[in-house]
Amino acid sequence: FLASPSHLAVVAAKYSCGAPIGGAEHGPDALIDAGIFSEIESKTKYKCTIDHIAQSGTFGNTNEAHDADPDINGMKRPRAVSLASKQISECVYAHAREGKFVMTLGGDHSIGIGTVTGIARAIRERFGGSELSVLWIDAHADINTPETSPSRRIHGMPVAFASGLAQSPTGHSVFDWITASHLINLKRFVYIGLRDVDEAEERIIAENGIKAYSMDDVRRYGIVKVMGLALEYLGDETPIHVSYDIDSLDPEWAPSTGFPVTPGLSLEEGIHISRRLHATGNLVAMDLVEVNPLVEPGKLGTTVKSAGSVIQAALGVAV
Ligand code: B3U
Ligand code: MN
Ligand code: MN
Repeated sequence: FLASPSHLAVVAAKYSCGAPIGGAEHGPDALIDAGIFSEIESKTKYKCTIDHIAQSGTFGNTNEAHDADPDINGMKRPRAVSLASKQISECVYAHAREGKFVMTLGGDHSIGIGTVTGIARAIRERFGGSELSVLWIDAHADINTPETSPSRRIHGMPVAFASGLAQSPTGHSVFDWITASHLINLKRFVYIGLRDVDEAEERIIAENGIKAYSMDDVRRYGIVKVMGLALEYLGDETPIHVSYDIDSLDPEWAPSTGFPVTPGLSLEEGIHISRRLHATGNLVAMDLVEVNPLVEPGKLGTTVKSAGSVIQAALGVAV
C-alpha cells in the first residue's frame, strides 16, 4: 500500500545532550564520511539529500551548557533535549509528509523523541489517521519516565515521551510541544535485543502489554523466528519505523558506543533484522543512533562498518 519512495532524506542529528557523556554528536559525520550514502546512491534508486541539525551553545555537552539548563524535577538537560527533539521532529515530519524515506543518524537516543513523533504525525496525515508501527532494536528499553529514571538522563526516556507515558513534569511546559497527533500506540511497538532493563522499566513493559524479545529470546528461538513473530504481530498493512541503537549489536561488532552491554546481536543477526524489514516493503523510516567516535576510537572503523551494513541492508543493498 506504500508507494515506494525514491528519495532518501538523511537527517544528521548531532546531539549528545540526552546522554551523560559527549561524543555521539560526532556519530553522523563518521557515518557520512565513510561514504555509506554515496554507495547507496550508486547501488539503489535512491537520491540522497542530507540535513545537518547540530548542537551548539546551549545544546552542547559542556559545563556552561549544563548551567544554562538546570534540572527540572531531577531530569537532566530538559530544555536542550526538548528543543533538539522538536527541531528533529519538524524536520523528519516535513520529509515523511512528502513520502520520502527518512534516515536519521544520531546522536544519543533521546533524538528518538523527535524522529518517532515526527514520523508518526506524518503517517497519520498521509494515511487517514493510521498509526505508525515501531521496532526498537536496543540493549536498553529507553522507557523510563522522569519519575522512574535512575540516571535522570533523557536518552533512557524516548519511548516514554513518544508514547505519552512521560510528559512535562507538573507545573512545567518543556515537552508540551508533543501533542496527541505525535504519539505512538505501544500496542504497535516491538522491542528486540533487550538485556539491560531497569526494574521500573520491566514493570512499565508488563503493565502496558508491550511485545518484547530479549537477547535471551533471540538465543532461544533464533533471530529468524523472532523477526517472523515481530512482523506477524504488527501485520502486513502498516508503515514501520525502526529505531536502531547500535548498542543492540555485541560490543565485538560495535565497540564505539557509550554503553556497550555484552552479549549482544551478531552483525549477521543485525543485518537479518534490516533485510526482513526491507522485504516487508513497509519500512518508512529508520534511526541509527549511539555511534560514539570518542569511545574506543581505534575501533571506530569496525563500528562504522557495522552501522553501514545495517543501514544499507534496510534499504535493499546486498551487504
Ligand atoms: N536504563 C538506564 C540506562 C540506559 C538507558 N539507555 C542507555 N543507558 N544507553 C537509564 O539511564 O535510563
Ligand atoms: Mn537506546
Ligand atoms: Mn542502548
